[in-house]
Amino acid sequence: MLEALLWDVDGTLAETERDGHRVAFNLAFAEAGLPWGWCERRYGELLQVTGGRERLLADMATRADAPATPAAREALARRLHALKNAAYARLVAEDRLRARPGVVGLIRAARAAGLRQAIVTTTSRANVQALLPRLLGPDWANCFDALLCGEDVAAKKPDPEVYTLALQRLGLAPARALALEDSPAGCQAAQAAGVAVLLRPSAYFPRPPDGAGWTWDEARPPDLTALRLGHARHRAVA
Ligand code: XBP
Ligand code: MG
Repeated sequence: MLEALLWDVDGTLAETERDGHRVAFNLAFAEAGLPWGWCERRYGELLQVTGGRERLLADMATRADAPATPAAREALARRLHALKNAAYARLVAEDRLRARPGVVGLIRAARAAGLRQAIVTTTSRANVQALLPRLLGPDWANCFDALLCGEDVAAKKPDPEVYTLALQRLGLAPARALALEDSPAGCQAAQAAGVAVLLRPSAYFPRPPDGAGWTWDEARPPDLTALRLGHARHRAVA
């Protein structure tokens, strides 16, 4: 039986990667006086690396004009990441990010039906706390029983840690939960924790990865009955 929905954030709730984080990283580069910029294509490549600070370090490893030592790169990555998250919050406050169709209705319907819900993301907590009130309104936190973010884990997706932690917090067996994810890394993380996935393709991940199993049909968005039926069909075995 389906008892909980585990929501990824970036790409799943809103197109935050293309329209939020990427834009905010570029604002951070400019603010720091760096002549760096990530176009949509380059950012898509860098999304292979999860975590904003880790993504900055991966890009620096390819640049001749990055600081020479690991310590200096780490310090710059931390500074740029803080600037990026502040810029991201400003973009959210300017209403530049909207919920993807069907998401708000499904979260509210699941709550009304007594399903438990958690945010299971590898983005920073500050980004979630900036975005969710804009998408769901000031009572957003009432929709969720747990909030698991990048700071809560030692290893980010595709590692299953964040899903395992969410299941522990909710006191649930993996087979009782359904993950909603957009990326191969997210899908991999959920499945490695034994959780079935409803994959929703996004701007950067338009095609379901091999083995994704169940994909959100934009022409026939799932209601709770469809979620329950689909979950019974695709339930992963822990
Ligand atoms: C997405 C990520 C994050 C965001 C940026 O994770 O990989 O790194 O791009 O977030 P998810 P931070 O889809 O699991 O939400 O800069 O805060 O790391
Ligand atoms: Mg995602």
